[in-house]
Amino acid sequence: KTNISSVLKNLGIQELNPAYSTGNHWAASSNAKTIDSYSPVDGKKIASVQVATADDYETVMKKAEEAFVFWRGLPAPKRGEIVRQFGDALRESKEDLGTLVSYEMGKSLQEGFGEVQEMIDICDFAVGLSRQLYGLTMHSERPNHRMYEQWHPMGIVGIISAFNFPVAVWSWNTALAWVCGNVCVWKPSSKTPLCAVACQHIIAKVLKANDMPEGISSLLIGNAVGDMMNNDKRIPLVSFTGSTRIGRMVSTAVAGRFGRSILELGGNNAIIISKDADIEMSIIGAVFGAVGTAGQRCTSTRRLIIHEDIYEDFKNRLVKAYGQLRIGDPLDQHNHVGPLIDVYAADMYTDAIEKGKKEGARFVVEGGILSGDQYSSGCYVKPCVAEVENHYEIVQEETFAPILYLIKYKTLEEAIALQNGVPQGLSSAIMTLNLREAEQFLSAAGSDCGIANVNIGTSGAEIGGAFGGEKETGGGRESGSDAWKAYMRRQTNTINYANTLPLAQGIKFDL
Ligand code: UN1
Repeated sequence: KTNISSVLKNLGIQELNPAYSTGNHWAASSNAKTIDSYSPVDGKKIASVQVATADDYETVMKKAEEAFVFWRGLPAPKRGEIVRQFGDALRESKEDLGTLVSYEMGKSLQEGFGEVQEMIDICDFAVGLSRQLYGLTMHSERPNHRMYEQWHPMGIVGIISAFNFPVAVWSWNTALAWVCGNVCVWKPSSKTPLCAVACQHIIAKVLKANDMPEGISSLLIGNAVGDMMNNDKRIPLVSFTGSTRIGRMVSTAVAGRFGRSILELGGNNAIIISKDADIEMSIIGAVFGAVGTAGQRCTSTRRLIIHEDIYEDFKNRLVKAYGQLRIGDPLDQHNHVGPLIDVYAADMYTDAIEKGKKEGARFVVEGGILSGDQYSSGCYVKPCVAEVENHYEIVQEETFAPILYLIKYKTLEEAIALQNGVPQGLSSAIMTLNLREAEQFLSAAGSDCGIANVNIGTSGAEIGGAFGGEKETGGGRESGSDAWKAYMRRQTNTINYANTLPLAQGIKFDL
């Protein structure tokens, strides 16, 4: 049985944690309010954190501004060395941090460990990247001229993260932002503040061991912080992960001051199950995609678009597979599905089911909130499955819960149109052994999502690729590939080593 109090102790979490940290310095204004963090696993209070005030915010921003002047002067590979050590520190803390993620957020222990593994992986990626922040060189049209481009750090990067990936999303942003020469200020979800406190302790130790100044990694707790960041000209880049509704506000506020944002918003991800699919694989992919993290990933599978010839058979197998799901304490590795984040999320799940029924959804696996000793937190719900039509309002929305919708199709063109026929554009997949179908799905006339997979479900992307999506998902890309470019400013340089000053475009200007 997991000993939570020793996990908390190992991670430096106290009963009452300060509202902000600039590294090793932790504090709060004297008038600080507090947030209590309750575990959805057993409904118990884990610990509290203070809420940052506007004064706290100013203190953090001053430190961050000072730290940036130092940090941008450190060669990128040296910054990479700090990130390498951070990755090592995460390896040491993997068990504790993964357990806290599972306990505070409610995802299964395996997924908690998986999340910390994503942090370790992005650190490794960022270390390599610290020697590969390449710009291009170009041939000038003028003799004895040289043109090239460089990538410079931007300054303070604001990171606003969601409860569902309470540690990994921060690390994707911060590991890249740091090697790029930026300093980071993090506002975590108020539903999972302790995971953030734990991460900040881990990085603070690494920074201290390297005699780094305060302000390279800062943490600020409380919802008001988000607004302060969005409207603050000192923050050239805000990376926001969360709902489309809030994302729209972030994007408008940041764009209004000509700042940049990286938006990772809602998904409404579908798997097309072709009649040429490997059915066994498809069942596993669909069920994990729909019930993993209790349907609270932005990449969770929300819709299955199934070929009419195999529809009934697939539905029956799915119902059977759902019958085998074990719902309960996510720290118990025998269980497949843990709780939702809180009772409000459980309410939204119930509302979505009701709304769906009114619109005509036929549930083939019934949902419901679970009760009894084991489920006393009130956050455990039954994963459910409904036959629907794609145009139902509820099907067009992202409900952060394990509700899976089934839709029937005849032709691949129709399936692709259904898959694309939602406002969101994050992740998508096709299960098929038919090469023509797979390629058509991946072509310009295929999926309109940022992620399109073949014979893999919609969730569980690797860090090496760029992560993000189109349309109401916000268009941002994080993590692998060249996502680092979003954290830097590009500068084009032209150098003249001639004895004359020829003008571009052949313009003559003699004095
Ligand atoms: C999210 O849900 O915000 O692809 C991120 C996945 C994970 C990340 C999900 N690697 O499912």
